[in-house]
Amino acid sequence: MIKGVIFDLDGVVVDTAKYHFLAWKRLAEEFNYEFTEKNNELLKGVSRVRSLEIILELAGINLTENEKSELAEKKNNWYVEYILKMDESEILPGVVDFINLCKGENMKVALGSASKNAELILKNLKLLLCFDVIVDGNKISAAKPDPEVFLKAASELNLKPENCVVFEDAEAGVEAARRGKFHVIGIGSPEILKAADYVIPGFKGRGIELFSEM
Ligand code: B16
Ligand code: MG
Repeated sequence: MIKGVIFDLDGVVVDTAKYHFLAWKRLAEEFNYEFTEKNNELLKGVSRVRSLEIILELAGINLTENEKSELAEKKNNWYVEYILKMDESEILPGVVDFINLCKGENMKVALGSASKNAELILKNLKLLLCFDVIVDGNKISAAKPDPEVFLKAASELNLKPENCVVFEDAEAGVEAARRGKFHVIGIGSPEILKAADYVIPGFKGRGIELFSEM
């Protein structure tokens, strides 16, 4: 029986991937690497440091840990400039109605995101109070596909993984949910999110019938 619902942030509640892309592209230009939207797909759900390492690998560049942290900070400063301009109009269609339907059925609601900027984003979207529990990149030490973020969210909700559904748009996030023994519904493409129980394109028009076979 489903008693709790855990939402990833980027790609599930809001599309911040486009801002990550702009900031990483700007950074890559500094070392003359052309970062494409296809490359950006590799970074979805992946931590900031790992994202930088993937770009450096693609560009064939080796840097020290200090140099990497400077670049990650520079990218984050640009990214924060974009997200500070976000507002409620950028919330993905149907997700708030869906959260309210879950709450109406006495389910608990958590956020489980790799982002260290999650609270700032939720504040700008006026969604901070929507979640019973928020677990983000500041509260975990192992990035997805490690299940830590979702296990911590379930534990803060006082629920077992088998009584929770995770909503995820990234392959690494679906794998994290699977490893943690959660039910998982993918948001996006069934070809990419093969390991999910089901995949839906988005929340518009969806209700808790999604959980009927769980
Ligand atoms: P930050 P999610 C993830 O968010 C993004 O999908 C990923 O592209 C990003 O690198 C990661 O957060 C870290 O974000 O730089 O803000 O700490 O999908 O787990 O909500
Ligand atoms: Mg995501």
